[in-house]
Amino acid sequence: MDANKVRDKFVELFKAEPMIARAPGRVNIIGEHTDYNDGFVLPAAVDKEMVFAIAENNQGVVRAYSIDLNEEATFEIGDAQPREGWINFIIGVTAELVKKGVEVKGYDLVFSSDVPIGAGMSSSAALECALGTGLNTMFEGNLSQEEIALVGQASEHHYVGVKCGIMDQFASTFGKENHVIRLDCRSREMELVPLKMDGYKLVLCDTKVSHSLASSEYNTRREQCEAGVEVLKKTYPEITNLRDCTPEMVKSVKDQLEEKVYDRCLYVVEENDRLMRACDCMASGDLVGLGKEIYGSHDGLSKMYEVSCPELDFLVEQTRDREDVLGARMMGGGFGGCTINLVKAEAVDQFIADMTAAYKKDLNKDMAAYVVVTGDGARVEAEVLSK
Ligand code: GAF
Repeated sequence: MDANKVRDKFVELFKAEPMIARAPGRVNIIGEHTDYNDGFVLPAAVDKEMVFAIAENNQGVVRAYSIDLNEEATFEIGDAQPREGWINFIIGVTAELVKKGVEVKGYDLVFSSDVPIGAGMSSSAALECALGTGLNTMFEGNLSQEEIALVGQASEHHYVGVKCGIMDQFASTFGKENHVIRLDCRSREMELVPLKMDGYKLVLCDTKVSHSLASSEYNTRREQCEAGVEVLKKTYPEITNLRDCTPEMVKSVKDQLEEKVYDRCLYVVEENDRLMRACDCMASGDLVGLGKEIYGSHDGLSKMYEVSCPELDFLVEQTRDREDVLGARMMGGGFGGCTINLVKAEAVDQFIADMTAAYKKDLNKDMAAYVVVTGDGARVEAEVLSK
């Protein structure tokens, strides 16, 4: 995203030259709701970003302005109480950085974004990672990029109220153009895998809906997985998380688990297996095989994990008989947002036109579509920070 309009607005409002910090949204090829179960994920940073212009004011206050909403808000550095609206994200990141020992003495900021909001592309992680990276540099916090990503996650937990995993913040921080990140969410080891989609493109179909269930149901899923682990541990004391289980282990304790808890646990362990197979498919260029795993992921998310919604299911069903689509599934936390589709490159325009028309005709709703372009992770202007 062009940072000039953000910089110019900052100069107009605050009469000073700012530092520019930016961080991207993300997509995820496969591995959904596995991160908080210590499993694996396969996200990539995209070219859509959150851009911040920031400068110290040394007055113990934060004066913030959102270009996209044409709204301003302020708070005192010592006042870390959560609030309604976008300023809550800024308060959260600031407070979590202070907890980590970063001496934030007050700053002015202007920001803007081209990451679609509510599309499941992690605009909130983009905000957290851009701001965290900028403030850490400005106030000489010496936090590593990994610590900044964890600051973003902590602010989701404590300020937004979503007990999210680490996928979004790690993708936004460590993404690299033309690569996906194979992230082990237990050890936090990352492997950058070249994204080779020979003759195919990743296309997002945005339902443009965001159901209110998203955060409460997200936290419930996490609790159900944890409840399942407690039961599994009685038979398998060596495990600490679903990451350590096979589908057979989960099936062997079926009669001890509540029905929903069983479905949630089995989905997670199967999704980890699907991700492993998907990585093998990508390594050998087997996009047909990758597509099958992607459809398998959607079926599990919709029927066993129950985080899909009619709009997402509709968009996936529309693709099943198309020869130009190899795989489709809901992406991210669920209850709205986007589907991710593996589409033949030469058919992308037709695909988008058909999907848009079907969504309008059958559901009377407007769909948006984005052809995925990968990008780099969080950085301050002209300087890509490394781990
Ligand atoms: C949301 C969360 F923020 C992630 O941590 C992850 O759990 C994802 O939902 C589901 O895979 O984006």
